Amino acid sequence: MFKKLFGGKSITEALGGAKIKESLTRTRNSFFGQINTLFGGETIQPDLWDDLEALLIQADVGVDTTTELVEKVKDRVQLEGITRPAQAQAILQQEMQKLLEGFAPSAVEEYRILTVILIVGVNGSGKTTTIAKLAKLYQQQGKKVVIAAADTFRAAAIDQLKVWGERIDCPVVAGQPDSDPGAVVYDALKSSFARKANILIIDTAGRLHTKYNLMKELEKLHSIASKQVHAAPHETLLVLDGTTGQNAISQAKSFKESVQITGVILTKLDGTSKGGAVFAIGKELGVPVRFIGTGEGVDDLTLFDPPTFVSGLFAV
Ligand SMILES: Nc1nc2c(ncn2[C@@H]2O[C@H](COP(=O)(O)OP(=O)(O)O)[C@@H](O)[C@H]2O)c(=O)[nH]1
Ligand SMILES: [Mg+2]
Repeated sequence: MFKKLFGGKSITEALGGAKIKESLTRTRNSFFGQINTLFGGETIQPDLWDDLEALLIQADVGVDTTTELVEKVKDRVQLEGITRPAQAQAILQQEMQKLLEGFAPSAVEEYRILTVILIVGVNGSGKTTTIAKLAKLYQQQGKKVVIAAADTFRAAAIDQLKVWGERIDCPVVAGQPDSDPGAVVYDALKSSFARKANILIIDTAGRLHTKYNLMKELEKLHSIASKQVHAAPHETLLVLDGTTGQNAISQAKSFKESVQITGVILTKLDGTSKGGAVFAIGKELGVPVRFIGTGEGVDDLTLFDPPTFVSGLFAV
């Protein structure tokens, strides 16, 4: 669906990957820079593979994903009779790309009247900011967007979204603090129909009194949306803070138990040296990374594109 909304062309392609590359500066300058050095020699040293494994794990690629990846590269190097480290590195990059592409969205959804996107994630992960960025991205594609402020648990969250809405000139449907999020979603759906909007993005609470409450609430929002629009929500995107690395992965697993996630938005990639978490997400959660957050500004969101991402990790 996302490719379709962007006319089959990724935003990163349009931007030449410059933003991704810049946001990966920290990651590139630490672990992946060291990987570059590892493959910088004339011959493949016996301990290269162990060193590679250690660096990938440090970059938060995850133990299982790392082991599998390194095995694959080693096998191919042997099978293809490769002796030059630079060629081996090219294989590593190919395999990393393949890994990410394996989790690409399966089907491109057909055009529909209103696309409903539910945004979930823990507080502080970047949900609200990301919603503003996403809304702007779609507006730039000529889409009419409405935002629902269904995180009614924190009064500040509603105000924050309203401020963003004014800045990007996007209607925000909100209720009173502590009001029923389901009612907000219902109103937002009605408002989207009235405005003939193409996309409704729903902000949700990151935390309620208990995990059970949160699960029940997300289920309720789900059913309200599906009663109004066929198969809605069409996407449920989990926002994860990229700076929390492996923690983000366990958070994601916990959310997955409560709600069916169709993709991940990884934020704050600009603030971490552990961009390797992207690989673990696909492998361990079985859902694709759809967008990445590259800064605090409203334009700092890009559609995730495996080749651009991998070359951004290693580019000098
Ligand atoms: N550096 C950086 N900061 C981000 C990014 N996305 C969000 N933030 C910051 O993270 C903090 C929490 O964001 P917010 O949207 O309020 O999170 P929420 O509680 O999940 O709604 C804010 O200070 C945002 O500016 C990003 O991609 N990069
Ligand atoms: Mg918020």
